[in-house]
Amino acid sequence: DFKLSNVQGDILVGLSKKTEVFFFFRITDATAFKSQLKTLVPLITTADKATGEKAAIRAFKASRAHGVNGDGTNELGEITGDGDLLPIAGVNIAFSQKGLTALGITDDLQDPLFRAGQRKDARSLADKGTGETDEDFKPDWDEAFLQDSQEIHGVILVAGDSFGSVNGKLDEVKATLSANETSSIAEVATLAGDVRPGEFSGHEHFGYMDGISQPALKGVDDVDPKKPKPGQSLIDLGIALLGRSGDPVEGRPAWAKDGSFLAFRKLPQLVPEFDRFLEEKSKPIADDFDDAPTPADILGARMVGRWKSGAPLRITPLVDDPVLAADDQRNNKFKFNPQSQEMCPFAAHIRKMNPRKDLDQFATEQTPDLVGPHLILRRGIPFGPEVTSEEKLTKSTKYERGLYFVSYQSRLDQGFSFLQKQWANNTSFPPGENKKPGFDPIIGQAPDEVRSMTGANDDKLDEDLPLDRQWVQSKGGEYFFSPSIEALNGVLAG
Ligand code: N7H
Repeated sequence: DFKLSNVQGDILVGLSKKTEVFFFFRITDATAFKSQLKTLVPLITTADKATGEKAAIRAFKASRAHGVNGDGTNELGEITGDGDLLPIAGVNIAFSQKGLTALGITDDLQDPLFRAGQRKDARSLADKGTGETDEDFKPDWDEAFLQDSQEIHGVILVAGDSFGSVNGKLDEVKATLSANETSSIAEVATLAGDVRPGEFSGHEHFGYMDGISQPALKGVDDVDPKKPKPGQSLIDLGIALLGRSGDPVEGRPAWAKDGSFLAFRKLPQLVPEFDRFLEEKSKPIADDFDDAPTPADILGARMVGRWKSGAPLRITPLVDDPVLAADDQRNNKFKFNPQSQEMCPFAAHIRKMNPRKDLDQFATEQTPDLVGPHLILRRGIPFGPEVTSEEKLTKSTKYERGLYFVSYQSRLDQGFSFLQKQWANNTSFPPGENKKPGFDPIIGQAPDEVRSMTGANDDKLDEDLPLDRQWVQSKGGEYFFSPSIEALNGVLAG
């Protein structure tokens, strides 16, 4: 009974995006909202429509004979490469627990973190802030996400090829939600993200290619002859969608089926400070040959687990390999050696987040797969301007930039929240005798900010490298539920 047309497009496919707006709203008139939602639903981009749009972008790019980059989008849904674009704007909608409550829905989705909201999770995520308990903790977040004055009831995602298309579509959405001269919502905050320009398109702000590795889903991606790609994990649909095989949670309402929890995080990145650290802390190298990476490039790659091009250290530990990076048949085809961090540090971001083969030794009959249930669908987008020459010179951030992180999962305590707490922030992960991996140097968080990692120096693998600060910060977020189309038309519009 599974239909792509019943699932919102950003979850399973990724809305095609060169630019994306996150419109956070509060419901001011529940009755009006419900009836207006009925007219909003036809504007929503479903997974089958999103698939069609990707194919259209591919065909359009090919017809223009511009460099075709895979299907013209990466695995985050970002439209990569240059060239004129097909006008496209997609819409998705998701609700917080406060939003469901405002609509009079009393069913329990059986996800404690969703129910409590992200603010209550901030302390255990190790976000900075003050307060001794989850209840009275006040994180150092942007005002809007603290929700002291205005609650966030939901978010509307509008993504597309250009600011013009996206804004036009957002206006259409807003008009629908104020039909018959009754506005049913109020804006809490509007955030806009953009794929980086020119040669950096597809790269996040530290400079690393993003959107390479995503899990493929059984029954969705494995019917596509091009997927799973070599090295890509194939996981149960229920890891992403509620109520599907692989989602063991009982007692969810029937209408929650085919929805997914959306974790949103605003993560500013201190890029000049990060670069400065790489320059200061990297060891000089003797190798001097054409295309030899700089010491800073090597240290950065060991922190991420991939070179800036996206080429994985596990395959090419000593030099970057842009040809390998661009080949989707090879750029994700590797497993780690659980005994060794010579080629890639245990703590490297992509190893912490997907410890391919590192946990196999701990598998049991009851839990044969210790990684699959924690894989998430990432759909984030960078925000903020390019680093200016002034910031480069002074080596300090003046303009806020970073990542609007978005992930989808059927359980927040197994997906985003688990990855942050149990793997990134956990200094003894991945586990093993005589292993002291340390923090994920990219996203690992500690309240006191004293972090370190081993494996950064490939001559002295056990050496502990102090990481002088967190270059990725957290300025807030919320947990949302992205319902199926049937639920939007049914219980939510009810
Ligand atoms: Fe990460 N970065 O630039 O270093 N991430 N990430 N991430 N991330 C990945 O493989 C980055 C964040 C994951 O399957 C790549 O597609 C930055 C959070 C996962 O091999 C790069 C930020 C969480 C993967 C980055 C950030 C994750 C992944 C390689 C914040 C979850 C796939 C590109 C500003 C809690 C791992 C690729 C795999 C890959 C970076 C955040 C998770 C370059 C800068 C918060 C699961």
